[in-house]
Amino acid sequence: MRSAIWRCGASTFVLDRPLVMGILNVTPDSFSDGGDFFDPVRALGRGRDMVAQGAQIVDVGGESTRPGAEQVSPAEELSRIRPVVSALALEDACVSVDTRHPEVAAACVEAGARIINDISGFRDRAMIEVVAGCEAGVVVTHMRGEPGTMQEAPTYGDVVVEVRDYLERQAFLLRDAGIDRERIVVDPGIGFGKTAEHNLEVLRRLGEIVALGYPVLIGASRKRFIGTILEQEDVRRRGWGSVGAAVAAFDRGASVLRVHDVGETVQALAVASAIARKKR
Ligand code: HH2
Repeated sequence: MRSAIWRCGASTFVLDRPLVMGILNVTPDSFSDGGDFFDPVRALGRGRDMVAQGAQIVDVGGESTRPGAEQVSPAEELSRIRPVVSALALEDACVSVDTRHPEVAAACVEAGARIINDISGFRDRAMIEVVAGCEAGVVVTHMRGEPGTMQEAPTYGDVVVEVRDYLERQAFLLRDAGIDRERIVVDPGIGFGKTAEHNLEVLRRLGEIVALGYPVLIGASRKRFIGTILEQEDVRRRGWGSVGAAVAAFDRGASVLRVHDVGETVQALAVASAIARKKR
């Protein structure tokens, strides 16, 4: 079942069509676009381009979470992203902030961000308090361990059941803190402490996560399992494989697709979505 609405501060999304969240990494070291948009002026231009190509949300991040990435201090993270967040927000873009740090989340909401995307799944109580004190939408993600070590031989009994139960528990904690269910989106965290086979299993059985009743976000774009399938080491050449993953995820019930290649994904999803509507 796809839920009808996602409330994100000044933006309310009706989820009868897929939403595209464009990725904007203001970092020197992200796995696929590290360094391209480290300069805030270039980052702003990229954000505007993604909106023009049809992204309803721009997800701004200032810390790479690729396996083995170096951690940055919250102050450094904020200095990278705040100018970009506030400039895009002034242009009325729906900005999401990809952060695990409560002080960064709070300052970015203050600067106009409408979504907090916490890849550590709101494990930190202080993160829950930040979102409880505002109207932002939230993305709750499953991640096994920490970014630095998460890909060291992850094992599960049943990956889908464990991810689903974790997301249900974390979403419950948010609701218990007073956050309305219409503000919550869940994400099984493709590549976050998962092998290629785990990722495929999660996508294959996405319906079991959709059945929780929260809208589901999938961020598969350019990730390693796509490179493995395509035998493509060059992350920038995984665009069409990523479009395939987005369409397959949408077909299995995902409502929000987090992607690098916005224009291509928007086109593919427009067609997939028109076909899905005709079916009903
Ligand atoms: N993946 C990445 C970062 N943030 N957020 C959500 N909700 N879901 C994801 O799958 C997800 C995410 C990693 O991708 P990217 O931002 O391209 O790279 P990096 O972490 O190296 O900046």
